[in-house]
Amino acid sequence: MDQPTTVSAGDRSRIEDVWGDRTPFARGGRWPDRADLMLQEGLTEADVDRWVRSACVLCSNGCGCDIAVKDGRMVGIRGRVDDPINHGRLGPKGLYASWEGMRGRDRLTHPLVRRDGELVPASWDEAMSAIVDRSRELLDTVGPLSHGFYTSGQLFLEEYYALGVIGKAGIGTPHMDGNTRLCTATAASSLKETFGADGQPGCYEDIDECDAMFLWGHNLAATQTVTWARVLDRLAGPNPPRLVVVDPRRTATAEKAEVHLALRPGTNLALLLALERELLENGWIDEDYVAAHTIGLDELKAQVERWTPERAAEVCGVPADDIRRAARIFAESPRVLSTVLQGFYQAPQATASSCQVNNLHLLRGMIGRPGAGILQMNGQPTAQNNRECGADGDLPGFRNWENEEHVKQLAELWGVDPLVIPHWAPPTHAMQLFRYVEQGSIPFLWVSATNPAVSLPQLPRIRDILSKPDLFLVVQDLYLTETAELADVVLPAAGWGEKTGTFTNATRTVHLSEKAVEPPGEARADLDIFLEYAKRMDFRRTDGTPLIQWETPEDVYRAWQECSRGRPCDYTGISYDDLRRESGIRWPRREGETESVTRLYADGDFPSHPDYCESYGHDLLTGATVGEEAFRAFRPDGRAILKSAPYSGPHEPPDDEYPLQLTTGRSVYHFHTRTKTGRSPELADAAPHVWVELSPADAEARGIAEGDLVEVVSRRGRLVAPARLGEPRNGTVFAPFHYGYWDAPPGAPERRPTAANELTATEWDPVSKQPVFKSAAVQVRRLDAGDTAEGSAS
Ligand SMILES: Nc1nc2c(c(=O)[nH]1)N[C@H]1C(S)=C(S)[C@@H](COP(=O)(O)OP(=O)(O)OC[C@H]3O[C@@H](n4cnc5c(=O)[nH]c(N)nc54)[C@H](O)[C@@H]3O)O[C@H]1N2
Ligand SMILES: Nc1nc2c(c(=O)[nH]1)N[C@H]1C(S)=C(S)[C@@H](COP(=O)(O)OP(=O)(O)OC[C@H]3O[C@@H](n4cnc5c(=O)[nH]c(N)nc54)[C@H](O)[C@@H]3O)O[C@H]1N2
Ligand code: SF4
Ligand SMILES: [Mo]
Repeated sequence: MDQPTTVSAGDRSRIEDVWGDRTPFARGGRWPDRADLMLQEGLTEADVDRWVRSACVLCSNGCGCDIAVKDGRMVGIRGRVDDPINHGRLGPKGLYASWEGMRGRDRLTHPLVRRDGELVPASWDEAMSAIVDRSRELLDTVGPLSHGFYTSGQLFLEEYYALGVIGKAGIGTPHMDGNTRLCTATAASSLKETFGADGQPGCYEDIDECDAMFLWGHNLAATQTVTWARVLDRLAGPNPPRLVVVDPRRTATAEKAEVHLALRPGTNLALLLALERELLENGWIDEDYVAAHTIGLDELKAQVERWTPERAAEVCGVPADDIRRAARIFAESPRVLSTVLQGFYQAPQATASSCQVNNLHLLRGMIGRPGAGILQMNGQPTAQNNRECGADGDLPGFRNWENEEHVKQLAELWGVDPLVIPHWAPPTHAMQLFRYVEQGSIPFLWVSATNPAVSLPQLPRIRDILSKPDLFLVVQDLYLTETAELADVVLPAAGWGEKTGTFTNATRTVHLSEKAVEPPGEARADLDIFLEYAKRMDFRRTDGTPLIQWETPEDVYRAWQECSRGRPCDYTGISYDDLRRESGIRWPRREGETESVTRLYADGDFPSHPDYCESYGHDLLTGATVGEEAFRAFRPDGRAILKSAPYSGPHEPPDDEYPLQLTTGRSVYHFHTRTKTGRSPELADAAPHVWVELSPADAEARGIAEGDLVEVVSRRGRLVAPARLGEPRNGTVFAPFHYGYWDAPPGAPERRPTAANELTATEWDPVSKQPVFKSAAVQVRRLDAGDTAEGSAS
């Protein structure tokens, strides 16, 4: 192993060199270790009192790490070299923001309640009484449907499971979802539609083994920097993988590609249909595999028939020959790894497009083998757990809400009547939940660990909804966010390093994160807050005993293990003690087993058996449910389903008035609404203000030079920001969505909206219900000196 790559806070080296030193390796080799370490300025390793086991919660990679503690404070972090995910590495967010982001001087330290229009400090008893009184009153007078819960992809497994049980068996409301709806709903949907259940087929070891990588709308270099370092190390070694990147911008990821398909935003499906057609037309398919393990080939053939490379080239705005080249790379490479993320999930026809990636792999029999795999990626660190535990719209354990037997299993586990558990209709998705609040039918909304006043689409509307006088809004966070400012009750939460729990990364790898320090002031672990609510509400089982009898995270974890038994995400063989011994354990691992399943579906048996599957599926164009009868009639019975849909294009195509397409996304230096990265001085300095990226040609046509203040206007709102010239294809504009009210760009007045979501639309995918953040029609103009930002930011 190499010497530790130490950086101390204040040192900007890992801001400038995001991916760190290269450690090249050859195909089939082991990714070398590199021990990254970061300590508070002036400290050395000898000063550290204790190292506490954890994993990073600043993206879905979930890098194994230890937290440095000195005098009861977090003072740094080091990567764990024995961890299968990162082999010791950490990226800039992990190094700088993980612990610095928790130490903001403005952490919430006591509850706040609204009195005479102002948020004022209150005791926990006052705050919880206010919540419980309102909750009880509404349950008595209106019923369970008055309650909505909007949670996160950043809490711990135990917290989601507890919240899921409270919502489903205690209150009985279907109105519970996570911001995972904005994040990985399409990952889950595409896996359910193709294979019958959620569950990541591939793993990161596939990077070590593959001959080609296809990145579908995934800016890996910026958004999972440690895993990009793994790719860079393969690219720097002998026999590097061939790389194809599909992204309308020339990102750092795209820079490395052999073929970069810089398609028009919102046209993914057209491209994929053409690629599938190429495989079929040229006979580049594994016929035996397709015959034995899939259904739907004839329907797929009919769907792709008209999608010649030329036709797709015209729709997507890329050369037809590049489409052919990409198809050939897919066909010629013995082992292809695909990763799919927001450029697909947040774009029009998200589930349909993502399912076509699954289809490409199935057509070539490229799944479940070393190097041949699919990563329908996650974004947030614990999004996977929300999907597993059912604090989003799903039932825990990847159970099927349309399957009475599955509902019965949960009812027995929880000791309640099956009728209490909402399953009479599809669960309420986040966009619908906010609509119900808007209409007034949900007067009680509890938001935990998410900042919708910045991250939801069409913010002018969202602010109105969250500010409704008849809404009782509870917000549980580390900081007084833009959302918390609108709350009736604000609950101060303990965060990473201040509480114990588990979480699962994008490749089914579970880590235990142990409490390292006490939370500030009176802040409490989210789990303790949910358990306290349940206790005060006195939810009961049918036999009269309390519904929830857990005290500690491990109690909840054990209950979850039982709930997962026999399901695809079986945790019964992964205990807290196992997680203390091994750094990162993949599910499924069943009771008594000591090895985990590395890759799902190696045997070609998929979870599509009607009695076992998580979903009977949807029509990918309209979102209509297939239903049990029709699903059984297809006889999937363990085979994967080659699903498709006709291309329909973006909801809001550019026109004369709004001639450009806005796409939004991330910068390497910030995480979401910056509550943590914005409080790391190094990261905050690296990207202090919002900006807008234009192609040089589009900028020139509007007389815009680098750094000019520009105004971007959509049908819903406006944003003022300095221009950057470069990465997007012509006709496309990009804005990061990290900025809320806090940091107005230079020249703009303080606390004026600077969020990309001022511009985005209330639109979603018909199957996954994931909002479309990545294509809105906009116009852009330069603001002149006399033309103040204030004047145009009405
Ligand atoms: N630094 C950093 N890392 C993060 C996060 C963060 O906030 N900051 N967040 C984490 C989370 S929660 C998530 S979900 C992930 C997201 O990770 P990514 O999905 O990699 O990030 P995005 O920037 O949202 O979008 C990826 C790319 O999609 C492209 N794109 C836009 N429109 C289209 C289109 O129509 N088609 C195609 N093919 N591509 C398109 C954009 O140009 C962008 O480069 O990142 C995780 N990691
Ligand atoms: N335009 C546009 N909009 C987007 C996206 C996009 O690409 N473009 N991406 C979408 C995606 S993929 C995502 S994931 C969302 C993210 O959107 P949000 O979830 O709104 O973003 P965060 O800033 O991560 O908010 C998490 C909040 O939880 C708090 N927090 C952190 N840890 C804890 C904890 O342990 N307990 C509690 N109670 N609170 C905690 C943080 O302080 C923060 O306020 O944004 C979505 N919005
Ligand atoms: S890659 Fe993700 S999990 Fe790993 S250190 Fe960076 S932000 Fe943390
Ligand atoms: Mo996300």
